[in-house]
Amino acid sequence: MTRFLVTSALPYVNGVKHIGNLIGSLLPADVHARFRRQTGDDVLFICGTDEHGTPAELGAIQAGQDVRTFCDEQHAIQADIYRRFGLSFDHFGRSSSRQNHALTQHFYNKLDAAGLIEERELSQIWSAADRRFLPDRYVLGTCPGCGIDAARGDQCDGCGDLIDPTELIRPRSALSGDCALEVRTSRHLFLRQTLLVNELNDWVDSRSGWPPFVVSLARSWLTSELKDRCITRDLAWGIPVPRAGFEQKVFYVWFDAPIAYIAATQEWADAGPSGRDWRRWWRNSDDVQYIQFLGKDNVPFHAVSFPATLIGSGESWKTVDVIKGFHWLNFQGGKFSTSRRRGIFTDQALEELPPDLWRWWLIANSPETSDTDFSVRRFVADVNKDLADVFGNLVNRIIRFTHQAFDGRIPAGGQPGEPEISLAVHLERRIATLRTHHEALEFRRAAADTRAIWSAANAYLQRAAPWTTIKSDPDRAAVATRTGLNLASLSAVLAWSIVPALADRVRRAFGDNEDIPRWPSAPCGVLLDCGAGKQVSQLPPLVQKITGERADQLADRFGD
Ligand code: B3M
Ligand code: ZN
Repeated sequence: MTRFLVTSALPYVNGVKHIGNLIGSLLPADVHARFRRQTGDDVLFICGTDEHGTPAELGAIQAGQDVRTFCDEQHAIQADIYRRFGLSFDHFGRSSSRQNHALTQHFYNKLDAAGLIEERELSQIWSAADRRFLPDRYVLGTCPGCGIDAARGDQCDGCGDLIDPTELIRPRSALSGDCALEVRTSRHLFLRQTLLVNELNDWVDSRSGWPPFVVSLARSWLTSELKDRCITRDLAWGIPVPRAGFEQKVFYVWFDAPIAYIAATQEWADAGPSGRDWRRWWRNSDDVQYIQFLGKDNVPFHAVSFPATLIGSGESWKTVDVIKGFHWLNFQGGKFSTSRRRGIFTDQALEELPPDLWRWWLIANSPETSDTDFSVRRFVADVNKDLADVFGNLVNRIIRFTHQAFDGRIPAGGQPGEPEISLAVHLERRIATLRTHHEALEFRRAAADTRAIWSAANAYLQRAAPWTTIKSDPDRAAVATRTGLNLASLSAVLAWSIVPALADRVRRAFGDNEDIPRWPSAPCGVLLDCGAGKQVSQLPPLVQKITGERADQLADRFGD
């Protein structure tokens, strides 16, 4: 038994996320956590909301709430959505927890003691009307490049240029509209990552199993782009900086957010029965395999900054073994955008269709090696074919026939023959390959092999056709039915990590009520010949096909 620590990037608390966020970290992390539980490993799956920084502050202002109340509400909304999607976190915590406050300050103190913190003076935009320094994106003005009026001080939405707020023409505050902005200096703390560059490079060298594009991103940040990093901000909402002269400042959100992986594990330990020990996962834990799931824009923070915090502390913290990064899921040729509400949001997805339809499509098309495009038409066609025509049809057809011909019991008659033996040999190879893909975090391939197993099962039944042989050769029909039923249940077990709700319905029809279905280990010859005499419950259609009319409605709502 190996111990697997699985974390997904912490979604920003402001606003419901789109399905691109789901496939970019949360969902594959869940599939992997479930798979590892199936193989009998000890798994801890941790996530939570990222609650500090400008996005939370801006969101609260827009909602007319104080930041704490806003975060409480938004955290609960997201937690509920993820529960409905079947995300099986051991704990879904919050970066604003008291545990994260204490731990973030602990890391700061250690880094300071190690000589890795330096005070520097920065020029920033000050608004007298707002009585605060304005973060770059709180400053609006005319873009010096393309001339659009409401360009933000970090990046222009018109031409995409990265800009400095001081370059904006007629700058104003995004909060109050104040035009009388000044440039003032303010003291900030920098984490001197550049002093750790050799250690960080050695650390990356010692890792394996990262997707190649993640390795190259990490390498490029560790060479030309590595800079010391400002870890404080002039904001009121966040984790206070325990240093004289910094009473009005908080830590930068990207300093405390990854630390919240650890703090959320502490939350898990504090909330649960005694015996939960967060240190077993994070301190001196060479026997733990730690995998992080995240979108490509998050790579530098996880491959450089967070390791710099952990290694720089001089303490023996667990660092990540594998960073599984993802490219983008695009929405019908363009980008998903939370702020512009372009795309399909997770709450809307659940309003329309059962969660496993989304889970299936997203995993089968996950943007692992390049960006992938979502379109309503492709989604409908794929889901209808894979889930309704193949998996659903396999399961419903054989169970229905068992009730017609064998009183709903797995028939005992007959002996497996050549077709069953060669099917067993074929399946054994396929299951071994499927397992390898899961182990290698290759999600598209895992879905493709799951689908191939369903198809092989369907093809067998099509050929063995017990509904035809039942009159002429009842023993042959009994073997084919018994094999078909075992194929249906095996197909569900193997697909459970990807489509848990559908798989559980099938498993329950077979009287399998275990929380976690064990990964099959017996030879397939045995697995396909089980359960003679056992009752199987009737099962309403597992997957309703999305009709042309429904597809049109989806296309209307989400764009075609
Ligand atoms: N909240 C950004 C994102 O969702 C950020 C991830 C934090 S992981 C520690 O893309
Ligand atoms: Zn511009």
